[in-house]
Amino acid sequence: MGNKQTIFTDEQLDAYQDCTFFTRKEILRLHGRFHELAPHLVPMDYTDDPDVKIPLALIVNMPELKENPFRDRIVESFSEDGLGNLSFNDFVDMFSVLSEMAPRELKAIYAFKIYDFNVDNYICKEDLEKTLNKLTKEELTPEEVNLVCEKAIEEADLDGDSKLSFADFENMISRAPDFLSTFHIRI
Ligand SMILES: [Ca+2]
Ligand SMILES: [Ca+2]
Repeated sequence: MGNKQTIFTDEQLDAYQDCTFFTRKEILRLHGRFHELAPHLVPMDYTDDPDVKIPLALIVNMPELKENPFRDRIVESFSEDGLGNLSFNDFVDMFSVLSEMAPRELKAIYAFKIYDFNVDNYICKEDLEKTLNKLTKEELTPEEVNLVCEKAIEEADLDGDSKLSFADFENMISRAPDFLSTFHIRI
């Protein structure tokens, strides 16, 4: 009985284990990481579901995220309040989807959200240009970016509306196996 933890109830830990790709032990470790980001905000007792959120600026500074060109979009996509603040639930969901255990289809859903910069449920040419510029660290000329994006849309656009729905997007990434590698993060 010596190391019985009191951060979460058994029911809470079971729920996290059921809804994520993490073990109870990993959930406790994630709580430690969350706490360490903002010790003055995050309590050590979560048994009464405290309404605590950590701002985006602190999250994107984590070593796991700070080199990722999509860090802001990743955090925004998991922020339930839409402002980039993450509750512990959001935080766990984010690293669960980013974990290597998460299936490709689940990562694809979030990758689509992350690349959909203007949040209209399509990836249009402008979204793709922003994505490519981030992936290539702006090493391509605007003409090259334009050309690559035009070609990518042309090849993946199954219904011919010149923008990518989720189905089109899946079609595109099925032909580019490395495409989702920015979305594997081990914490
Ligand atoms: Ca869009
Ligand atoms: Ca389309």
